[in-house]
Order: sequence, then C-alpha cells, then structure tokens
Amino acid sequence: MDVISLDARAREILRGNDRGGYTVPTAGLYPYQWNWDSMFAAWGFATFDLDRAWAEVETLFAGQWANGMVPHILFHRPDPGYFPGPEVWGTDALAPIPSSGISQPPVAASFVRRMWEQDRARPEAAQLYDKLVDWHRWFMTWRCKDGAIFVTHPWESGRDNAPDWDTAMAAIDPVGVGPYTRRDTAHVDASMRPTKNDYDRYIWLVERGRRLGWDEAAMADTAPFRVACPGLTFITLGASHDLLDLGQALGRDTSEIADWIETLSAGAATLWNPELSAYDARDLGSNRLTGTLSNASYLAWFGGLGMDGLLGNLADRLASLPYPVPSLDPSDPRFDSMRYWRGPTWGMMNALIAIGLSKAGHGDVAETLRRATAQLIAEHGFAEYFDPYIGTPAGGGTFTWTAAIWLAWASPSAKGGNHGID
Ligand code: 2M8
Repeated sequence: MDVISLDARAREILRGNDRGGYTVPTAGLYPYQWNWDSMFAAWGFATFDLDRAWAEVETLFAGQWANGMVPHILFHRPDPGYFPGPEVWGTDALAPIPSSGISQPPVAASFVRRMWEQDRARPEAAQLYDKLVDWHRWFMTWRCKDGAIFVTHPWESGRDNAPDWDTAMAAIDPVGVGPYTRRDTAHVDASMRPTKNDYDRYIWLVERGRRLGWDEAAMADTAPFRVACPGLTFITLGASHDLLDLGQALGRDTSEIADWIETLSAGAATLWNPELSAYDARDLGSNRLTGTLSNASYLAWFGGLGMDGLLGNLADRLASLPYPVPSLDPSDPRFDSMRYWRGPTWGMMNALIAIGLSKAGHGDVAETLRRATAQLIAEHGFAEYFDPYIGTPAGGGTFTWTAAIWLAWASPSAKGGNHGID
C-alpha cells in the first residue's frame, strides 16, 4: 500500500471505531472508551477533524470523579463482550458515567497542548485546564511515593502483564476470587494475552477496591500491590511540563505544577538501576528494583530527563532489531515475543519515546524510530502490537492507537506537518 492509501486506511479505522463522541480501541476485544487510547485517538483525529478530536477529550473528562480521578474505562453502553464490566467494578455511587475505579497514564495534557497549538483561538483547552490540573493533583496525592508514581493495579500502568509487576503479583494470594469468565480469550489467542494467574489477581484487586468503596485513603492502608512505574512517572512528568506551559499561556498560576515537576524530576532517580543502565520499576512492598528493562524505561526523555548510557542502550536496540522497540529486553529470560506487554513492539509507545527524543535534541534517533515504526505498520497493518523480530501482527486488529500514531507521527505525510513531532 502507498502512503496515500495507508493514510486513508488509518482515517477509515478511526471513523470505524468512532461510537459518537468516543472511540473504542478496537471492536470486539475492547468495546468501551479507554483513557489513554482515547487521547491517542484525539491526536490522530486532530490531523483531519479538530472538532472530533476535542469531542474525544471532552467525553473522557465527562467521566471524571469528584476526587479528580479520570477512570481508565468509561462504560458508555453495556456490552457483554468485555470482562470485567461495570457490575464488577461497582463504582455507581462515585462515577458520573459508569466506569472502572482506577486510572491510566495521564498523556491527555500533552495531546491537549498539541491540539491547542493547532488553533489557539479555540476555547476547549482553557475549559479543560482545571480538570487536567485536578487529575494530576489526584496522581500526586494518591499515587506518588518518594517522587515516583506508583500503580495499585497493573491495569493502571497501561502495561498490564509487564514483568515489572511479577514479584508484587506473586505476593498476592487471590483467595476468594471469582468465579468469573474471561472474554478476552474469545477474541484473541490466549498465547497473546495475560495468564489465568494474572487474571485471578487482576480481579482480586478489583474486588478489594469495590469492597472498600474505592476510598483511596482506605485502600492505601495495607495496600497489597504498590509498584513505582517508570512509564507513569515519566508520562506524568512530561504531561506536567505541557500543562505548565499551557497554564502559563492561559495566564494561570502554575506554581503547584512547578512543584510537581520538581518532585517528579528528583524522584525519578529512585528508579535508576545502574545494573541495567536504565530506569526500572520499584516494588514498594520490598523497596526493591525489579530488574526490568522495558520500553517504558525509554520514556525518560518524554519526562524531560535522560541519563548517561540510556541513549546508547536505545541505539543498540534500534540497530539490532528489525522492528523496535520491544516492550521487554530480548535478553531477559521472561521475554515472550508475542505475549502482550512481555516482548512485543507497541507503536504508541514508540511515538511517545520519539516525542521525548525530539524534545531532548535527539531528532536523528527519533527519526530512525519513526521510520522503523512506519515500515512495521506499512508491512504488517494497524494491529494492537507486533512481534519485534518478524513483525507478526498480534492482539486486536484495526486498532485505534496504531492508526492514530500513523496519522500524527509515523506516516511520511505527518513529518513536517504542524501535528508532527520534528
Ligand atoms: C489493555 O488493557 C485492558 C485493561 O485495561 C485489557 O487488557 O483488558 C492495555 O494494553 C491498555 O494499555 C489499553 O489501554 C487497553 C485498551 O487498548 O488494553
């Protein structure tokens, strides 16, 4: 397929996954609005329909809780094809729109800033600004320890079955969970999905939150799962930089955001693992680093940080693999090239890594990554994720965020455009 046809196909995928004001990640497997997927969708829509792009963000923020949390899933319409649905989460008393009880990486401010730059006369960014600040404050209040952002459920990281969580997950005894029926493995081969061991613990953690009424203070007491995540830390940090710039342009007092940036910039050091020459996750239960070099480690530049050794490490990865960046270091014994967040390449993570690289002045490396991602999608389609060695498409097909990052970043037609990154 040539570039014009690929661009057209990507727009068709976004339109096809549009359910009216929000976009599903892919039909069947994920039939609701997911938080960070939606923000990538907005970035993609912004390349050809800015009204629709803003509508996506507004619909997501209509689901914001009174405490500032923006849920990771909004269940706009019932759908029996996904588990766990709203009845399992039990958030009715708190959620303006039926939703999950946890959040997801707050990339929103970064894409809101980009959309605002496309047309500064539009009112949406100013209208959303306080909601974005409230959400970031929620992270800083309830998910920040020693300056790093931690997750209380693997789903909160967006990297569901990443090895970063293995030790903390193994410490959970999912007693009393279920019975339940998974739906994901009816859509996608089980070898590409998390295991039953993982799911028992995912559901056990949801049942615990529900039992505690999703009261953050109550859940923090004796929390069974708390792992500081490099992805969440760097995304919250990078998005805070964008929020601060936006706030200043809007004439707001941004001192609180400046404090968050200082806290997170210093706190990121607690995730540096000298043995890996990379940022790692830290299990707050044992206070130990997890020994995991993931694609989230390379989001340091997105957060405005970097570290000696990290660039060389990424350059090796780009030179040695046909379809980088793998979600786990291939030399790690836990690497599995087709299993979700334990090896495959994710186009949207590549886009975030490249945004960071460009900001940090490593435009040449960002361009190498863009080309590799464009080749992967051109050859293997708009899949959820891909085998990093042979490019085999995996997970769901006609995937929203893959189509979105194609339009906004990977496509040769995006390069140099005002929504591109270079
Ligand atoms: C995956 O997560 C959901 C749970 O949130 C699932 O497997 O059911 C993750 O890849 C997550 O990052 C993503 O937002 C979601 C929808 O694409 O799917």
